[in-house]
Amino acid sequence: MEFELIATDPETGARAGLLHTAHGTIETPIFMPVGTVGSVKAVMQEQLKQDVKAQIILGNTYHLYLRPGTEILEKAGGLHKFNGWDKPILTDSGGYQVFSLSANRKLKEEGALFQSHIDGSRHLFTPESVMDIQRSIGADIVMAFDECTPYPCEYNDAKKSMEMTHRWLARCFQRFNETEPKYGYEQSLFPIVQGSTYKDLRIQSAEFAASMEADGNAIGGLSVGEPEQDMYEMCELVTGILPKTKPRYLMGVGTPWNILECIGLGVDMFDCVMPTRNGRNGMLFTTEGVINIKNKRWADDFSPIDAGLDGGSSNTYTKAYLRHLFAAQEILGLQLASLQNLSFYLHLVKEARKHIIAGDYGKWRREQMEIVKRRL
Ligand code: PRF
Repeated sequence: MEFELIATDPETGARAGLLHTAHGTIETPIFMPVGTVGSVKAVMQEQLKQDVKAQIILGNTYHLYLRPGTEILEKAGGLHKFNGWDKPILTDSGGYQVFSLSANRKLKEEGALFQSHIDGSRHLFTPESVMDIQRSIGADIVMAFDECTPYPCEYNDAKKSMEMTHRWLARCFQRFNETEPKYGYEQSLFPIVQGSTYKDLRIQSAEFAASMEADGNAIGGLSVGEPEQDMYEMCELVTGILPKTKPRYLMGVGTPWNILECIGLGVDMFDCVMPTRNGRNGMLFTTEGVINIKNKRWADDFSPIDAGLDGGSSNTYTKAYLRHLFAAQEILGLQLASLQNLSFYLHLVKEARKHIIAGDYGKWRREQMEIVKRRL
């Protein structure tokens, strides 16, 4: 995998790049729609390509391991063949999901023991097993097995957790380098920086991640309830240490304004369930601001869902119609809202990239901040 830096914004430190993978080139900064079980909820692959213009999607090791399982994924020839998405895929390692979803989890040096949220069956994830599972899934980018600390977290707990994440990271690289890709194309392993909201831990963790000389690096443990300012501060500290020549991925972030802010701190990749999950609840992110489509005020608004996006279903359908679909609990409502929000997120990062290349990202961001935070 190769990362080409195209431009750096003089005012903010935002970067525009090209990330070349076996399944195509990704223009950064980029937002990656979340497809937990191998499917971006309510959105078909054709729409992801044509409407949303997604360049890479995410899958979760935890979910895919439990269902359909590695045997089926291997028989299919990997996740790309299984789900019909022929562009890049990134898989999260399961570390985060074991802690947020499974029952009775127990953490040991060896790994994490947990019970499936589906049927209660018992499983052990280790850094080694998680690397093997991600070889079977066949994502272009695979993530290290880490522990994401909750917020708030005592200093000593954060330190112990980070140190174990580092020992797990070394084991991940060991296993990853001992094994071969299963489907004939290259995969890249990204380390994950932890350290909660403690500066010295974040510095230590970023230096440890950087020492792996990986194809890219991720920042975890943020957007877990800490004040936004703390997230930005940790993010800035870490991007200052991670190598400039490799992409930086901020995991599970965030709102449109979080993304604009963190692009300015030198982050290149983002993922978040917010556009799809909030969309299914009727919250729309648009080029004019945030709207709740269930609100009465849209009942006779026959303007497009978002005239500011070029082409796609957000130009075709009206706000009044989408509100009606939500009121009638029609499946199409969930689809159109998901499409709108994902299209908007991808539009936002594309515009950001244009302005980074033009050299006026700082000025553009100040104008956009007002708009994306506006509640209509
Ligand atoms: N670790 C992993 N996945 C994640 C996170 C993390 O810390 C986060 C935190 N925002 C989201 N997804 N492996």
